[in-house]
Amino acid sequence: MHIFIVLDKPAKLLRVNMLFVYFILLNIFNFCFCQRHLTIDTSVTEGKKVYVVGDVHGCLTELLNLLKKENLLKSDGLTMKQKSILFMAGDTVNRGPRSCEVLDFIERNERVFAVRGNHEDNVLESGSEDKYPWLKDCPQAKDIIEKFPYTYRVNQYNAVVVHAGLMPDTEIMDQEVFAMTRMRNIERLAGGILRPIEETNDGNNWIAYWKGPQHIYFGHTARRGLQTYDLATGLDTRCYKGGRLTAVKMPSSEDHFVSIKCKKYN
Ligand SMILES: [Mn+2]
Repeated sequence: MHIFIVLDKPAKLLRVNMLFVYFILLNIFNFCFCQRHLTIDTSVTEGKKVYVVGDVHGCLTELLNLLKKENLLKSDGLTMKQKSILFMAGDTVNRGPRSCEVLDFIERNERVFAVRGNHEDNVLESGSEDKYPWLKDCPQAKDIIEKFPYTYRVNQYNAVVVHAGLMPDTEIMDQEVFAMTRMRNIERLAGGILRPIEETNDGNNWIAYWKGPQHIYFGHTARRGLQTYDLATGLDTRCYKGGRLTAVKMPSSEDHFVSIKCKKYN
């Protein structure tokens, strides 16, 4: 609307246009940044049971059974109790049978917080629905996934939930998407430069480089099974392939783990 008002003055029009473009870009920029990293304040988690679960991959039955086992669900079997909080370490969808229902569960429960994994990004980037047949019957999927950040910082426990991992000596805001969603190892290049890599043949487990201070809860690397370290907890235990679905109650400690056997879907 503003643009038409000044049509008789080309120089001014250009200026207004530039301002308009700048305004739009600034909004897109802010929008993306707000979504990438979110913080959950202590006032939200205090006095609650706070759990993190590994890669669910569409296995809603197992997820609900696990939550029921820990007494975190209301009697409807689908809603989190007032005093329960669940973080999901990404790869909530694909491979298993109930991806759309997992997303609906996340969307419906305001105390369930999921981060983006490589599978969420794959879904968002997929053009044709052929690659992921379940998307055909789940028109809401992308809108739900788009709201997932790459990390949740949990202030009360000085923790970060992320799908794959974090690079050391790098602020959260400066982390690469690749490291957060796909990294398994870190390779040390000439000159001491560290490079995140997906494969596990080269370099070392990224955790070997992590110096804290935050405790990282992550998934993504089922081949290593349950990983417990002082400053990191890896929770992907390959549920969809007939493995287990594993969760831990914060703060991570030996007697805080819970898991259930999964059906083999894939
Ligand atoms: Mn993954």
